[in-house]
Amino acid sequence: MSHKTPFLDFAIIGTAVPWPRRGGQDGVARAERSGVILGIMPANLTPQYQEAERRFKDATTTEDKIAALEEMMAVMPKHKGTEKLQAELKKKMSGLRKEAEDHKKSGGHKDTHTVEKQGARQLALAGAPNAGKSHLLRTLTKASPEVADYPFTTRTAIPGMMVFENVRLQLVDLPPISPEHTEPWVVQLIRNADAVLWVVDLSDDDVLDRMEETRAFLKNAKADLNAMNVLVAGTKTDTEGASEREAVVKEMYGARFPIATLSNVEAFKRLVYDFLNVVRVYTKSPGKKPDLNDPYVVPRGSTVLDVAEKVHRDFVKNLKYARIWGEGKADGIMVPRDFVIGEGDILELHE
Ligand SMILES: Nc1nc2c(ncn2[C@@H]2O[C@H](COP(=O)(O)OP(=O)(O)OP(=O)(O)O)[C@@H](O)[C@H]2O)c(=O)[nH]1
Ligand SMILES: [Mg+2]
Repeated sequence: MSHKTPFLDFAIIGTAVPWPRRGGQDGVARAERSGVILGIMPANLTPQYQEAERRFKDATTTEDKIAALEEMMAVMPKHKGTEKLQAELKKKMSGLRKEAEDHKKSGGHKDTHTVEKQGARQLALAGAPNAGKSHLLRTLTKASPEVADYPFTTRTAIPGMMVFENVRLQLVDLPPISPEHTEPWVVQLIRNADAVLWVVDLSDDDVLDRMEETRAFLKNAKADLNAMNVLVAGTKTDTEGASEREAVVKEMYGARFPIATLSNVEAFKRLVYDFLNVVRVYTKSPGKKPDLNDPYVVPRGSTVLDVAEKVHRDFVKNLKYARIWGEGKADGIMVPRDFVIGEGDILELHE
């Protein structure tokens, strides 16, 4: 190992802010889009900085991002070790200021047609009018979309962050899918999401007809649910006959789609996490403890190298070996680059 190894100067703070890799498939590409900053950070960043950074990551408006970033810049220790980070933050700030300026110029019109991806994955809520999408978002996140007993209540895309243990998953509430009226941007957003929660109303005797209507409409609009990563979410389980309808839905759709109901919130969140087919992995530097609050979330089957790419692109060429801690593994055993990591593993990368 050379003396220039980043581990001597830097700790990898597992804030799931991977170095963006061009053309990445999952968290990396999203990290790039959502504008998160750096994967490798100087070890002496304060909790205050980290708190501001978390607010930055959770911010949904340009104004909130600027405010959080301003604080990050203000509280960051200024010395040689943070120069690169300071430069990155400045660059990010000027991009955001420009964005805010453009926004003002366009008359302050809020673009409801796209939702910047945040968290480990983005899941779109798709379903018929009145299915209970907004109520689902209210139940699972801190967002507070309007819930009402008439159809077409929701008219814009409303994101919320669902936190499952230490994993943040972004849910996006949407206007309904209906043959009468569905705006093209809604379909586009569903297509662009990492996964879909297909929200179905189990209080409705016509639930199968509604589902078929939604499926057919989306297929016609070139968003084929059969070709997407879809979890059916049954709502209104407290109504009479809901469990019978759930059985019918399972019989019709269960072979193709997993089905979850919201009778228990924590169990539902776990089902969503399991459905995503991902694993959590943590990184640490030698002699230090990993940050177990903020995992990298990668597709199941990912290798040591896949994780290394997320941490820092330089690792791709320089990575020699890794040590791993995890279930069924001898503590700190050396593993090669193509070793498949498991849920909850901790990795120490060496170049
Ligand atoms: N009993 C019961 N009612 C529910 C439940 N979830 C939603 N509702 C009711 O169903 C109606 C529609 O709920 P929303 O969450 O607004 O439905 P939506 O799918 O967002 O509707 P649109 O925005 O119009 O597409 C409201 O009157 C809710 O109170 C539930 O779990 N149980
Ligand atoms: Mg709604």
